[in-house]
Amino acid sequence: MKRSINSLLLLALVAGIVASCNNSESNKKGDQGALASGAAEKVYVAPGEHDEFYAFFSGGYSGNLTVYGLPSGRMFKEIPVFSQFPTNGYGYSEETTPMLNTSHGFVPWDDLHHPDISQTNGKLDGRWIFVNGNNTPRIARVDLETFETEEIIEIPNSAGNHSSSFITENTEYVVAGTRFSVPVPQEDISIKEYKGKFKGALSFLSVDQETGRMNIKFQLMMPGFNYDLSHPGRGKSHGWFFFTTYNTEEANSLLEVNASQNDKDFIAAINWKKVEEYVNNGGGTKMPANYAHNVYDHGTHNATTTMKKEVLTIDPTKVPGAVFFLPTPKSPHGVDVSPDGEYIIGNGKLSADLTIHSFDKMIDAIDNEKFNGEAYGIPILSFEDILAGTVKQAGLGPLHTEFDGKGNAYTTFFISSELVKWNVETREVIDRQPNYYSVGHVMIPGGNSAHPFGKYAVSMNKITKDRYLPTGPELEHSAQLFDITGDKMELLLDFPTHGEPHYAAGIPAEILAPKSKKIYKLEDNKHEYAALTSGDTRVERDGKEVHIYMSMIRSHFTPDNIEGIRVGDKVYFHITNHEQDFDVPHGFAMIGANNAELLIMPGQTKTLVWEPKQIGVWPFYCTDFCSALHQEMQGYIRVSPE
Ligand code: CUK
Ligand code: CUA
Repeated sequence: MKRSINSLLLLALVAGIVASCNNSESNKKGDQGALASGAAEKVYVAPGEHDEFYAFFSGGYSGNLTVYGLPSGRMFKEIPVFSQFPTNGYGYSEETTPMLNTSHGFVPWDDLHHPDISQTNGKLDGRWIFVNGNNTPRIARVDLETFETEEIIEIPNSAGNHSSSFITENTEYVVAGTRFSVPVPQEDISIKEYKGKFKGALSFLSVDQETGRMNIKFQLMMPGFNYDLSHPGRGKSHGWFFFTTYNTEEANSLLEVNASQNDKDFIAAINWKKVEEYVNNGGGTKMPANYAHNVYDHGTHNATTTMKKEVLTIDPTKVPGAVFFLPTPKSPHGVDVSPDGEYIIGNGKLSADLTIHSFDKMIDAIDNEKFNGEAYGIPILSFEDILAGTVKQAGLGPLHTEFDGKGNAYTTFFISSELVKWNVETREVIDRQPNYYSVGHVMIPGGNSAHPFGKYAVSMNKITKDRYLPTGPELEHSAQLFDITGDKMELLLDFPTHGEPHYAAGIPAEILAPKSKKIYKLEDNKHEYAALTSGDTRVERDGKEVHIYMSMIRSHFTPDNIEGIRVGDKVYFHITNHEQDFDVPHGFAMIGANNAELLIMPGQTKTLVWEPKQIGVWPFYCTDFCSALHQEMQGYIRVSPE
């Protein structure tokens, strides 16, 4: 019986039927006449006016992060994180390529799923935003004064870094949970040996409160399940972290028959304070591990890579009272914790119900050692002991939940393609609104912190179909903005997003905007190859390497006529922007350079490498329209035979 519901849902999933196509049929133009007349006014931000919120959308397979304004849905910026970005030379310039180093070599792409903004006492503080690279497991930190990626750390013993990068309520830790279990350490064994042999690493990265620098404090070596998503406890549950699992059957092939047999998988509850204490007292085992730690410095304007050699691993059974399993129905995807820290909501993606566990009941059961067996030495609590309740038949295929801080939760349902508002205490459904189409995450600014700003909710939809003018077979994804201040959610706006936005993080503009940095001071520039005055500009040869110390200011390069270069040389253009006015970048492009251009902000130095292959006299020019004499901003370089 349970099995048949399961199969039905899977069928719906596979066929992609329920919402996507049906709605698409019934929802041709105008069918959203349900829009209240005030909707346009609510999203209208007059020219020159500013939005009320920033929203940072993950770019999914674009590897980057995009910044939007709410309620207007206007896109302000794309922040390159894991992917090369020709627009400003990130991942191409000599200064930034080290950011993309890994133990697998230079990896200029990733799959970015979850941004999370730093917090103090459970409140968004706007210092940094953390994001995960899913494919080649990495966590990145973007600085929110400069909106630049400052740090990327690779996660060893991990694969499919998906239950990441969520943070604790004082940003003590950012976590990185592996979606795929793998042999630890890696070895050449039969895939059939999965069960019992593969491990799931849950990594806790401590965060330096001054600099934001991350350090893998410890890795919990968990049984070989799939660890899907995670969320921190807060308030009374601060000190705990919750991870959903699926495939607790430990099948090595996830055909439904293998991996969805168990009616319930687990939410793993981790008392990280206990583990931290154990580690601080010398617990754990250091094991060899090879991983890259890349840091960008705003003084030298350079990134450096350090290859790390070991990591501290923890056997969870060695830390009593630290790790428990909470049985949760139907392959839970998201796990979300209410702002007060009491309710732990498991979204069983093959279910119609939501499961709500009680933190108090969980502690009670643990204190009284009421366990119902164990898995690999980790106690399993009994479902009935910890259950606070269920939201029954709320929709089909629940994925993620956010909170408005007024006692309501908002859960997305992928299969029935809707956003459902329900009361956290009474667990009654208050409202449901269709989403176009097949919604993944929903985001309320601060909605996964102790202090949500419950004015808007944005759902991020997987399927776009007919929402915008057709653009051929490939469409951008679509977000939908709801006003959630009333009992009923009111749809205000559709806007396209870039890549695949799995999740987003929003923050009031009044917290972030005043901190935004305007300029790099030239006098603070510590770049090794900077030409800080026009007197410093020069050309230096060192064997086959030529270093050009160049400056740029409206509207001239110095030097702009360069001779003495030969085929076979490796030419480094080190270019310093001497402007000290806000928002006056210059660009640099060189004919035949096989990488990108550079966009150089005032006070910055960036370097492009060029290896001339042909003799002749070749031009370079500024790519950013910087003044009335922008077209005059050019130069020549003469290349002689080898
Ligand atoms: S996941 Cu995309 S819809 Cu990567 Cu947060 Cu659930
Ligand atoms: Cu400098 Cu255009």
